[in-house]
Amino acid sequence: MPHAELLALAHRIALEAGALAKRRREEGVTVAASKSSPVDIVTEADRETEQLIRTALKAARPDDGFFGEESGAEKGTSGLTWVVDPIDGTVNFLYGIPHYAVSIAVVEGEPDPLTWTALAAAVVNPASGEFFTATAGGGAFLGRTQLHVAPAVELSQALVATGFAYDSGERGRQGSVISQLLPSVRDIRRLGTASLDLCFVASGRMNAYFERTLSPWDHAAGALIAREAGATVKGLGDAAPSRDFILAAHPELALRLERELVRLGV
Ligand code: LIP
Repeated sequence: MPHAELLALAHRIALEAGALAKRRREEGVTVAASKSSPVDIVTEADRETEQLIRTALKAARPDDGFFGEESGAEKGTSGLTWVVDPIDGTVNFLYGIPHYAVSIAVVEGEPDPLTWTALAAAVVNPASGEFFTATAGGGAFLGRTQLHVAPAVELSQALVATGFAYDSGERGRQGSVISQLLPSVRDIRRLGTASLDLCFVASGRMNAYFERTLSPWDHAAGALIAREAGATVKGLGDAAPSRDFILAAHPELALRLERELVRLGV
């Protein structure tokens, strides 16, 4: 398997970080601070989990860069950067909803989702124990089971996941698009964790996922897992996925869904 050593490191550290996050959840979770808005929160467990990941990566690969949600970025000299969301689905984690994930990806090139090449990815849901992985060219897996996206369906048969911004104005605009899309698809799901939404597309549990205003660490790992399972993972038009827009689906459905979303003014 290509990049096997990078994946093994991501796998080991994600398991350790997931075990810590699960322990902290069982002990009780409180808000440590808010960030971009009063509902964009961080917990001490987010910070502690990222510190565990950052320390373990530094010990194993001291020349690599780091780009994490809670502790920021540090350039490396190896050409590789680890892109980390220590607890993706923070609000689910805060409320005790068992649908959150440790998301770790390693990318080549600048830590910019518009230009990087993801090499290996690990997404673990500590509450369920489900562990999604992928390497570039090596396929995507849930445990040892290889993943494949669901076959193409018409838009009207598509189960579509999405998410909403922490900014109330943006949420209003996103709600307007969703209310217009809803009659055209099978149904909508808003599960609250982008990395797992992308893994659900990879495993055929969702037909499609799209969202605006994601941070790089939200989708770095899940995007590789979905792509390696046969999904198209893209931005608008010819763009790569980014804060502006991300969509993941079977290639034929991706075209249909993007065309409809653009028509609705996504
Ligand atoms: C979350 C994403 C989710 C999005 C939320 C939030 P966080 O990331 O996973 O898809 O809808 O607004 O951005 O903040 O829990 O790391």
